[in-house]
Amino acid sequence: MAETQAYTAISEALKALGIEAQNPGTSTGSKSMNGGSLLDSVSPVDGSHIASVTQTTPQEYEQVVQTAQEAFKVWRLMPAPQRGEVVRQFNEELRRLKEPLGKLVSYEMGKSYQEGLGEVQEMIDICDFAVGLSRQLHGLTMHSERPGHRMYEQYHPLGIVGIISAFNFPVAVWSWNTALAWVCGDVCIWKPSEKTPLTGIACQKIAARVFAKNKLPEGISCLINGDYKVGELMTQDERVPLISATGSTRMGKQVAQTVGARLGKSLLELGGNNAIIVTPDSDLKMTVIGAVFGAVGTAGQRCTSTRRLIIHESIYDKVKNALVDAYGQLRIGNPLDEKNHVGPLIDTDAVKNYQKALEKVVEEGGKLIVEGGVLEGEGYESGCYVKPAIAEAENHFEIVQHETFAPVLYLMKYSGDVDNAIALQNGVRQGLSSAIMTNNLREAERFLSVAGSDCGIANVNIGTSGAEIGGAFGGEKETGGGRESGSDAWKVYMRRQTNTINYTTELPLAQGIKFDL
Ligand code: UN1
Repeated sequence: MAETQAYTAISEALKALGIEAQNPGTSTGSKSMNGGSLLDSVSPVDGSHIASVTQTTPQEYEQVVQTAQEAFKVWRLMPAPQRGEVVRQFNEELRRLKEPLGKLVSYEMGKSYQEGLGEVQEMIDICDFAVGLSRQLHGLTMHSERPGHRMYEQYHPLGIVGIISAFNFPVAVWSWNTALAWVCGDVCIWKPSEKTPLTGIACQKIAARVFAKNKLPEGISCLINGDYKVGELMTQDERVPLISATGSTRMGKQVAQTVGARLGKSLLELGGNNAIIVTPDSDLKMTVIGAVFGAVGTAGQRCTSTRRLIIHESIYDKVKNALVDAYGQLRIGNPLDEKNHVGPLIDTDAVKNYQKALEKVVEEGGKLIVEGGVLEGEGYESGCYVKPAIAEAENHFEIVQHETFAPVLYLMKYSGDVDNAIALQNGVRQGLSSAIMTNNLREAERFLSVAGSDCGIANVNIGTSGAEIGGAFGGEKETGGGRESGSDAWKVYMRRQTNTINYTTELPLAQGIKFDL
């Protein structure tokens, strides 16, 4: 293993998280499993090989499902507020381990340390939310049309929830699912991204410790590792009633078809192509901060990243110049060094996609106004560091219609009123996040109205990324339609049952039907 400077910085964190640097193995609960081929965790920060992880074999998967099924029998009987208490304890561990876990996220995935900490904070927030929720899994009561009858609905857990998560939010998205699923009484099987297996193992260890301390079965939280083939074992499995998958639209279509073919439920969180509309009434300073953080934060690898800026022609040059200035001040480098704004892309394949996008936009008639390029030399040896780029482009360009997971921002003009900007904003296949920068009430309300943004998230005077956990998170169209995290997203993790109770000595039928014997 290459003992680089960054690796040394992370070794303390690995120790605090209880991970041996080499070959930490795959585990269901605390049991390690062997036999599968190895998956390498390589840091995009400095190219270090951090560890190798065993891939889950079909036989091992079978054991995992059985362990989860057994655990469900116990967990579902525990009153929801007591399950909330276990989630509270898990949250205490997250608070204690926020720094090492944030560091590992930053090192294994490449986002800035601040964003790594932010990601763990997002886990803490959703656990807080879930603890409160554990006393509020409300159903409705309704009036029966029949005398002496009572009618209500209640929510029961589904069983096993399969979670497929992406590299860009390697831990937070898992926790959005697990924290809610656990208080709902479900057990979880998690397949983290094959690009970030180590953060998965770290979280699994934290959870396993908390369940063991409470003398609860280890199968409440299970981990499987591997590529899409391991994911397919879950998506095809009728014993897994809900699959929650985060990733590309291509992957989501596969998951939806496979899960749909067995009439399972899927919760999909797929690609975005998020725009900010910048109107003549916008505040320039706020616009620049919102747009730059949205476009270069997490090196443009959020599903909520800002990909397009739709700027009114009357202020176009002013906004463009301010952005070019701001991009000139960006510091790109080791994300563990807090001076840097932008870390590396996840791997060299992502770098190739970034390069292709820049070539393509020019080919289609666009113009690069901040050129971009791959960084080389000291500190950039991993080959994953790129310069955030800005291109003037048109909405109908194929490359603009496509989500490129990299810091490439497309600028385009609109003229006339805000409806023209809204048409451009909605004129893509994805529908995750959107924003408008304006101090004009009419424009803001129009953007939020039924004739406005068609996205799952629509913000005013805020960028497209950085949603809080309290709202439902997700989007429409090719983004997949799922909602995770806050609001009433918990309902997808439960099955609803309508109960009607007759406390009379008669058996009247609904709809007034007569049936006498
Ligand atoms: C993602 O990119 O998959 O709203 C999730 C945000 C974060 C979550 C992003 N809270 O940008």
